[in-house]
Amino acid sequence: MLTRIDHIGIACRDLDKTVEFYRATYGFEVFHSEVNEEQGVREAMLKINDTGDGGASYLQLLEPIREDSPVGKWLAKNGEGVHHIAFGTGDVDADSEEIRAKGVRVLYDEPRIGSMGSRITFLHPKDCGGVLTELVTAAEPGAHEGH
Ligand code: CMX
Ligand code: CO
Repeated sequence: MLTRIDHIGIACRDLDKTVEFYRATYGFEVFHSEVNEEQGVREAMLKINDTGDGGASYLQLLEPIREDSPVGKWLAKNGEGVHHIAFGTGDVDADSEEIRAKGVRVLYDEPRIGSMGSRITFLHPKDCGGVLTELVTAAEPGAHEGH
């Protein structure tokens, strides 16, 4: 079951500059940052609030590390802005299979590794009214502390 907005993914050209905008304008701090080679991004997670399901909601700021990555291609076409939304679930495997059975294209056969050791998959934007939609199951509590 999808129980929270886990994050909103925002594509940017300069991660450090964008982090500074969110810090200076809203006071949001970086909770976690990493490079995800497979996804082709350098990213920062800014925690906004905890959620009633024991998880949290974040902004995910994304800078491409390759022009031919999903975020690199999207930036070249659209410029900076909101790239995707992500719903959180305790069971990404079950929920993605259930959604696939409804005829929505799920991009991965098996969930892959996302921020902070989470398991993620994506739904095709063309089947979701133009919204690239990610499903996330967080790593076990304590497995990946913010840093
Ligand atoms: N939101 C909405 N529509 C999008 C989109 C997005 N983020 N990205 C692509 N599209 C649309 C394009 O506009 C295009 O539409 P038109 O045909 O009408 O022009 C269509 O989808 C195909 O786009 P494309 O540029 O040819 O891109 P690809 O088909 O090669 O890739 C997608 C699209 C969704 C399969 C790819 O972006 C993908 O695999 N995304 C999932 C992985 C990802 O985004 N990783 C980065 C984030 C990592 C994280 O969150 O941790
Ligand atoms: Co994401």
